[in-house]
Amino acid sequence: MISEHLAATEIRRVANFIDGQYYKSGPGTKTFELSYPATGKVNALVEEADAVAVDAAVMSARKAARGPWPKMDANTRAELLYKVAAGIEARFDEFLAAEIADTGKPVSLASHIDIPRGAANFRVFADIIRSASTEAFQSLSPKGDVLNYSLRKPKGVVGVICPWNLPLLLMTWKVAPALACGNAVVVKPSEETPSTATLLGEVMRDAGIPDGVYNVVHGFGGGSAGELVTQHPEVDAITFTGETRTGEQIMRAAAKGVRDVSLELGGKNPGVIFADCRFDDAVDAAVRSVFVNCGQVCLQTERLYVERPIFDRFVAAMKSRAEGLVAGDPWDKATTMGPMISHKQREKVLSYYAAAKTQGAEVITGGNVIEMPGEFAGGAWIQPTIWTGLPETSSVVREEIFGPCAHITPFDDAEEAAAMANATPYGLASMVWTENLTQAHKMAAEIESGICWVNSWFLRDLRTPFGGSKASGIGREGGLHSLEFYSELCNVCIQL
Ligand code: NAD
Ligand code: 6OD
Repeated sequence: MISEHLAATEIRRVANFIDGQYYKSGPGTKTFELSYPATGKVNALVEEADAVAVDAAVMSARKAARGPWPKMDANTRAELLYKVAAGIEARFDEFLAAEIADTGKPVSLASHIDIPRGAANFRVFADIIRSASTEAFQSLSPKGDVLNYSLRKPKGVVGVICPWNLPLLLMTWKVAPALACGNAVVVKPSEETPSTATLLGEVMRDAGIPDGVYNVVHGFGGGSAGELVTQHPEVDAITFTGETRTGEQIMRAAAKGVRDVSLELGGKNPGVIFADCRFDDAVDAAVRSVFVNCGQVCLQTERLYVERPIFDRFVAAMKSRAEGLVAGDPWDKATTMGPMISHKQREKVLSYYAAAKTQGAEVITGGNVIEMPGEFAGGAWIQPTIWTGLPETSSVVREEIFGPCAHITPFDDAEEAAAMANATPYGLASMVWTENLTQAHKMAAEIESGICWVNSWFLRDLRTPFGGSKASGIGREGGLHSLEFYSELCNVCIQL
């Protein structure tokens, strides 16, 4: 186990994991530094995969994708995935320390969400592959009976390109179904958060997953490991989570060879709060949906639309709750607000904080950095922020910020709320709060988003379709939808 203190201060070396082992670095191996977001101090040195290393990872995956992994009985593969889940749990403290060292997220969050979901993803998709079926049709041709049935085959080698905000959770959300279907993967974690993906390599090996089924290469996007993976001709499909602009580049890369792509992209998610809602529950959900993980969640609500009779009360409640968040040592259980992932990301968010002021927002709370004392003075801390008063055309209301902030706009009727909710190029998630069931159903049908939470937020059943509409993505994953992406159906037609 890595001690809490060490997790934040020791300089770890993070290597590529290829063909069941750590890839040997040579004198020419380039490395890059990582800083602990809570202090700004360097805490890791990461080995960047060059073209040779990426090729080694892809070719190792290619070999593994020929067998025995894809030929195993689904029950056997499922048993191994259960062992992976148990392996994550057995090394829970190491995963927790690695995730916190990379992200600075509060222990209360990482220990309840990130690491448990990392394990849960493997169990869920092990269960799903065990019970997966395909369709069969019997018919009569002039020559007699005909039977059609489908075989589900793996795609082969899947490139998995990941973001930094929920590193283990989002990576395993892709890797678990990919492996369940019998594929081999080459994972490229975000350059900001390489550690838990790497540690998972050891868990895979110890669980008995064949060498080459799970590979991890480190580096950046364009001109580095990310691009090398997506452009490699032996990668059969690419699953990507990240920014919409990057998604466009990935799609272009996937066009070469007509390879399948699954894109989970950005959002500018609306929350619509009707006056008849359960007020305290709605505020609770709104606070979580705006500020959790320092606002760095793709499903985060950055636009709140509140029915006019409760507007002032709602804004006041949000202000009070935002000001009650506790920024502090990520390892302190009382901390509810961690730093942003990096100073670069904080600069981006601060540029929106400045734009809001220039564009005439009323700053209800926040709007600045947090000056932290002592060892945390160099961290990427930022104030939770609420604005009102901006027009819907403002860049602050239209563009994804990906920080702990939201703009609140009043509305007078459902039609107006839906129109404002839909006035965005994005369509990932939405949240509706009302006690009127008819109203809730109508809004869910009206709002253009891949996911609509009614009287809840981020309540997940992993069997349900997950993904974005419009510029928020292509395709759905989750449950059987993941199987659709990570496998190919081959129809077999037999004249009996
Ligand atoms: P990003 O797009 O900058 O990077 C994501 C990954 O893509 C990283 O590993 C990066 O190295 C890699 N990459 C960048 N350029 C590449 C290229 N040309 N070729 C190949 N790989 C490349 O995103 P981020 O900043 O890490 O994450 C934040 C964004 O992700 C936000 O927009 C957020 O909304 C989105 N996100 C969406 C979901 C979802 O489920 N829809 C989930 C999490 C995050
Ligand atoms: O819960 C999930 O499965 C999921 N993909 C969450 C995405 C969160 C975005 O930051």
